[in-house]
Amino acid sequence: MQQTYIMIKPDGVQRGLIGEVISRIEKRGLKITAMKMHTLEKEIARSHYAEHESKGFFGSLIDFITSGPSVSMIIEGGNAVTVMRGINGATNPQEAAIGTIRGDFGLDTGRNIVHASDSVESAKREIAIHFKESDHSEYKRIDEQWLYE
Ligand code: IDP
Ligand code: MG
Repeated sequence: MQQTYIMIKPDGVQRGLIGEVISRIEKRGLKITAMKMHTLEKEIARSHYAEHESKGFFGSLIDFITSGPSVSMIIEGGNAVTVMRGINGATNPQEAAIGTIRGDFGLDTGRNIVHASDSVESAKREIAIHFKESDHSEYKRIDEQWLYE
């Protein structure tokens, strides 16, 4: 089983898409093992997006991501990192496939509703930024025996 870090960004919260996003994750069979709503502090946001520090959009990205409440989750399941990137869709919503969150609900790269870690290493790093060990819940979903062979 893999873990990945998901964020419903401030635009997703403001647009009333929290339930829609969580519903897609749950229905796919992935397990939510930690979840919280909070407004990110600038330092946390800069650390989360450190790989983009040199990009022209970094300042506006940090302003946007800290502009209001977002929802952070740890998601667990088979190949969870790749599966969640697929559920979210391409970074630019105009290029994202229909059926993905970004393809169904977004129009602009800077307002693309959701974040998902891009590798197992990134997931470990991002989970450690946003959650404490005591925030994690370990439990079995009752349908796990029907989700996995
Ligand atoms: P990802 O979210 O699909 O992993 P990244 O390339 O890691 O995409 O970019 C991180 C976030 O930075 C994007 O989700 C988007 O919100 C923002 N971003 C990326 N490229 C641009 C851009 O060219 N203009 C504005 N915002 C951007
Ligand atoms: Mg990324």
